[in-house]
Amino acid sequence: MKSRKIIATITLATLFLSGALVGCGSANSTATSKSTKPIQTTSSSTPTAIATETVTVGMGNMVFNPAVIHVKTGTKVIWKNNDTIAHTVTSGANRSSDGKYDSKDLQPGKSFSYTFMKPGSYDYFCVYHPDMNGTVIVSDDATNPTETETMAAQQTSKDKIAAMGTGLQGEPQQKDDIYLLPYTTENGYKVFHLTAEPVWVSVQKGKRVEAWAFNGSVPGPEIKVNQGDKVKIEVTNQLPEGTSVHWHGLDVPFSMDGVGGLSQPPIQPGATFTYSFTVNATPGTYAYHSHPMADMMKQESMGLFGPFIVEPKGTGWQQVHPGYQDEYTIVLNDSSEFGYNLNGKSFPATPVLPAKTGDNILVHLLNLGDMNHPMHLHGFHFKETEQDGVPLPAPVTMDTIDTAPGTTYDLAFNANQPGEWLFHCHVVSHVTSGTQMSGMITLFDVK
Ligand SMILES: [Cu+2]
Repeated sequence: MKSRKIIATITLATLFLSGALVGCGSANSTATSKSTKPIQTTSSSTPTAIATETVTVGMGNMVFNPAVIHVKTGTKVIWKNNDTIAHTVTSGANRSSDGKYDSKDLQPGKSFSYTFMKPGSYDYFCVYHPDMNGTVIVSDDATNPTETETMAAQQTSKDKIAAMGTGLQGEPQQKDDIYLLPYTTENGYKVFHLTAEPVWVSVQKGKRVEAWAFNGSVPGPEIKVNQGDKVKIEVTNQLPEGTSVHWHGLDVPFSMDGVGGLSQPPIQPGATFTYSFTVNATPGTYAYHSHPMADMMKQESMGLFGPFIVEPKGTGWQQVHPGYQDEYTIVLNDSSEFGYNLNGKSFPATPVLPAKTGDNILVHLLNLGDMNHPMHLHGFHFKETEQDGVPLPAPVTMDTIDTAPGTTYDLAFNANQPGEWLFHCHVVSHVTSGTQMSGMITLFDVK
């Protein structure tokens, strides 16, 4: 067996040198070899060389994200330009092209791919932007698990990325797909626990990305409390760098504000910090997210955010807001890591929200992305009852609400006719990919 493996390796090395290890995909790829047989044919005698997996690297805000990926030999890496300007994906170390592959100008929305058939460390860069650099580390046992081999992959993980999230601490999953964070009671406090850690998440079928997530899910689990509750939230940091958690909209004392490097020292890797405060906020929609003074951009875009819902006193943990039959939370996000997503998923992987004809539906809507998203509802007009957790003196009736980054909304409507009613961002490029609907779309299935 050993000698056979060596032969296979030599064969691969020979193939690599002969240029048979090809890129594929976009028309302007120069990596596709014209002189050799297709890789599928060549690799039929060396099964490990078949490109069966794909990993996507985003390009946005002038960075490759994630900049460093670990993949198995034979993985096809797809670079997608989510930015508003053209970039290139050009192979070579020290920003010097080695000629292996070059996407040339990759316009916004376009993709380029290359299949890595030999273990090694491969640097690449954008020729236009000095800060756009990345590395693909290829090995035979890299952790890039398929959805069915997660546990085995976890054991061979070199970079401590947990296998596929989510809900790693036994949280119940709600109909909106968001996990509900359990708590214990201690001396009159509701005690919650969050762990920030690297984890693989699935944004849609066939698209797995590395996230930094609370309790393994993006968005993080929903923290649901009653107005007036005293809470303790223990935050354990399993990230490779310091972090902190900000309680967005809850007006807590300064020492609990969660700005690492300003209101507290960053929570160091391996450490736990306990936030403790009384929830004085009015019932409504709030958020939590990482907020270190250093590296906030990266931590936010990697998925460290979640919803914080305040219910009226007397409402049970899993009960629906009084006066409503259905209560759903929708978190909008557009990071370059995940693309346009709703509750961490891209349509059609997004949740379908069930209701019965005649139900009163309450939607907690959070924009935790970097862009405005005008959300449009089919079939009904809704009332905007609250913004940033504050009741509006005169609720406004509309069918489209322009949501801004960092802002939360409470929307209410009566589902008075059956149907499958879309609720989606109305920026067309945020809800389409090629000819398909994709991105920030969900639907209410009213029966
Ligand atoms: Cu949008």
